[in-house]
Amino acid sequence: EHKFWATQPVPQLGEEPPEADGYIEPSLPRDQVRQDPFPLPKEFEWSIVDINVPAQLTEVYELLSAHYVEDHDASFRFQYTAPFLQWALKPPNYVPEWHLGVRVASNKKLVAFISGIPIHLNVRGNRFTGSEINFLCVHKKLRSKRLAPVLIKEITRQCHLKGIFQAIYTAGVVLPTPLSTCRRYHHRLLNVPKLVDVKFTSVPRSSTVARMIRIHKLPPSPFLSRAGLREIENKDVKGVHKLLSKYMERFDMRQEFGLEEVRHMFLSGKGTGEIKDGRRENQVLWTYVVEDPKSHQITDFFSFYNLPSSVIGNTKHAVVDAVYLFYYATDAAFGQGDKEEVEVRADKRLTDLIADALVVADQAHFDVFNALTLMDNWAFLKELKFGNGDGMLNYYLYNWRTAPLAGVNPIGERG
Ligand code: YNC
Ligand code: MG
Repeated sequence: EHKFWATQPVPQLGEEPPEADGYIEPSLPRDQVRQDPFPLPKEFEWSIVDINVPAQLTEVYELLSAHYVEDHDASFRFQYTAPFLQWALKPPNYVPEWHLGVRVASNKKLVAFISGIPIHLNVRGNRFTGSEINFLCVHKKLRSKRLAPVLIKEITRQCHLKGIFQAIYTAGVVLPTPLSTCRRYHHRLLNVPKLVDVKFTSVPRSSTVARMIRIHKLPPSPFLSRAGLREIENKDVKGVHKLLSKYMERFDMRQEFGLEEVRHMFLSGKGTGEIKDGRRENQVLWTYVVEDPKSHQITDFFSFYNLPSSVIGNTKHAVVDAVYLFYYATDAAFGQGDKEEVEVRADKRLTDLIADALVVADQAHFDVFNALTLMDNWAFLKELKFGNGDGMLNYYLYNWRTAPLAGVNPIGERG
């Protein structure tokens, strides 16, 4: 039973797939949108968090660091950083009112947060602008008091005030009603001894740490370097935009990017200064392109982001320094010829590409490389020695009805 979700414009559990796709509730003109904020219990107040103010950004990541998503047995918890949140929450045309906090009225302490960013979606040919909702978090001491529904209703109102009536979000929990589900997170071990130390992984009885190190050893430099693999530059934005847009056409639901969004997603977040030991200062994002040496076209690219997890209750290591596969594309997927042959070539190329992503991450001394079972990840997970994930991630649409997606969903997941 879902007391809150039963009242919301989402497909209810067990509902038949619709005959035609479309909204559940019609959009409203601005003057018909509720004008006053939803009431909070009297000890709390709403607060638009200005993440351009360093002290306020710090409040958000401190809240998330202590109270956001943990793994299934509470051994690890995402530890967002200030530059990560800047990158994730400030895309072009971001809406300041969609960085929504709740404070204790008496001492102004930030105790809850929810965010949205604008996103252009294409769902089975229907194109609309929605918001991508993320970072819903309530302080541990305030759980199970029905605060989450109030946060959701208020961010919904804030979206309505900007003329946005659809949203996309993901959650580990099953709510009415998943549109698609993937497995999280498949792990490719990089720093085996540390991962064993913090019990991120265990040594099978038939193996040893030395053997595991050997199995996971990576080459010192990327395989595709000679084919033109290099870090993205500003001049590549057009090429990446074109390649990614075409690649995404393979999916029934996809994000559609403008040029400035591509620039933000794949270039901002690369930090400042010189690369030292594989990283720059404040770097949260790595994007590499392959530029064909003859045609100078961008033929492939991959990206991954850095999101550490704190190790709960370990004295030796404070964090597992993880990276997560983000968007990628290859033009091998649009080759000439028999459909099956093209797929085989594309899978092979993707495997080479992500193998190089592992090398880049390893050279930057990350501990583990994570990936979901979405986009075309099945093509390489096994061959590149990703271990199985142990939880599910469900994708949801708000106020949009469409049948569940057969394939796996391609919206870049950051929270
Ligand atoms: C969740 N993750 O089912 P019912 S993901 C949505 N997403 O309602 P209470 C959730 N709903 O079942 P608590 C949810 N988790 O009775 C719970 N709910 O109808 C529902 N965890 O509220 C739940 N972050 O306040 C139930 O629960 C009701 O105190 C119960 O708070 C929940 O960011 C939470 O996992 C998650 O901080 C805040 O447990 C808290 O437990 C917490 O009594 C750790 O709430 C961190 C964590 C969630 C990460 C995420 C996506 C959120 C999407 C929200 C929905 C957006 C809808 C679209 C809005 C825009 C529309 C437009 C236009
Ligand atoms: Mg609550």
